[in-house]
Amino acid sequence: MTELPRLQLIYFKLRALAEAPQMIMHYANVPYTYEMAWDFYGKPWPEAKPEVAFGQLPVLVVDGHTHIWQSGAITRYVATLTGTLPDDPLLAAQVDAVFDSTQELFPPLNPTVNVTAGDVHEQRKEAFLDSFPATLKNFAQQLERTEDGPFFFGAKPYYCDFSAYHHFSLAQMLKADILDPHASVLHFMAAVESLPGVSEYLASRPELIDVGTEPKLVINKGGGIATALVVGYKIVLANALNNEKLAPSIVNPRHPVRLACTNSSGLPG
Ligand SMILES: N[C@@H](CCC(=O)N[C@@H](CS)C(=O)NCC(=O)O)C(=O)O
Repeated sequence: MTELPRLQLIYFKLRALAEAPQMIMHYANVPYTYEMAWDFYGKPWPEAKPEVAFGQLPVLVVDGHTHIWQSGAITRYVATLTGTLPDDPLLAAQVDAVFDSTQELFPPLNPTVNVTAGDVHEQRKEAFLDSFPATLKNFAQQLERTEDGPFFFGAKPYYCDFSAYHHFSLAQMLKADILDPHASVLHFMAAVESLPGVSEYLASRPELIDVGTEPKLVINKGGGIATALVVGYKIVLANALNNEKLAPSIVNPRHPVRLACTNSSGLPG
């Protein structure tokens, strides 16, 4: 077997674009470290940002020297290391199509859940909940095309399945029964949750609580809580993206702490 490269996943305190690669690596038991931006770059995010290709995270650092940005590129690369990218180019293209469809859920959904509060949250939540059922129906129909599920392309999960799980589970945080009209989707969620490695990851990652009021992650189940500071629309970056002192438990890279998501303007994407 080819030796695996050394993998460092650099990101913020968010349950967002690093979820699919992390779930995949846990599923395939591929070692990696999860490093906060300020730890990896050794400076607050606004100072590090100009040095980062395209100025955003996540970035995957491979063997200490090659930096891959864009969550899609990271996920596809990780898929090549984990057996979650099909060998057949036609099947790979179909998997990619489902993956890209899940990525389209990112901009409205991830910041709404991770960052916004109050009226902004309510407006964004309402807009998302209006549009999501039609999109979800498309995903359900795709799942139902596969006779030997429970995953999008049969009994084996590919990288698109992990991204779909992440986005669907965030949608459930906005409305707990949102997936219920589709038995195939519920079956899919349960199947992902019981994958080896994934179930342990999901059980051990920080809990995201108080969505819509004051979103925060419970750093460790024993007590530490990191609170996002949300001022209307704008995140106070000093807390979310900078070198905030964190509870000791997060030195374990498998227990990342993530809170907020912004685009280049500093506003939720
Ligand atoms: N298209 C990019 C989007 C990356 C992105 O929006 N990253 C946000 C966090 S979720 C970020 O780096 N925000 C900080 C900034 O823009 O300064 C991807 O998929 O990786």
